[in-house]
Amino acid sequence: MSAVCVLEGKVKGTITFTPSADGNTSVTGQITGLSKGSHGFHIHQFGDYSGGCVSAGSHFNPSGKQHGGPTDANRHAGDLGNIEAGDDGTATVNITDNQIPLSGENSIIGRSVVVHADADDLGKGGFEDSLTTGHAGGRLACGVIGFAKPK
Ligand SMILES: [Cu+2]
Ligand SMILES: [Zn+2]
Repeated sequence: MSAVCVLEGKVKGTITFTPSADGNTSVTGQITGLSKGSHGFHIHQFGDYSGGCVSAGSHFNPSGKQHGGPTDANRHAGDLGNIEAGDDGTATVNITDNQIPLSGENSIIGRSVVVHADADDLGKGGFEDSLTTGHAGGRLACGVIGFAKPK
């Protein structure tokens, strides 16, 4: 079963999560309305934007680790790094990751995707919040991850 997350607003797009037999999940889609450059892209803990994207809480972190980049051993499960927007403000998302399953105790179903205003420094920027949020700035868009209607 695949999952989907729809982001709405100035920054918008549809992200699809597709599991594979080896335990990886592929994350694909397009997001428009961004400023050119890198934008932090994470799975956050709660599928809640009742109070805006801040209600999504912190990065999904079932293993109690520090913030990092997607290839780091010490990372939050939700740390998917950055997406890159071109001159037209569009970012193509094409990520494969093994810490974001769609089933089991660490499932990301019911959690959220957050796209940030700034680049994620992957924990290496030396800022006060580098090891918690990657110093990625404000939350431009968020959406809940749910099961996709079968095609
Ligand atoms: Cu985030
Ligand atoms: Zn993180």
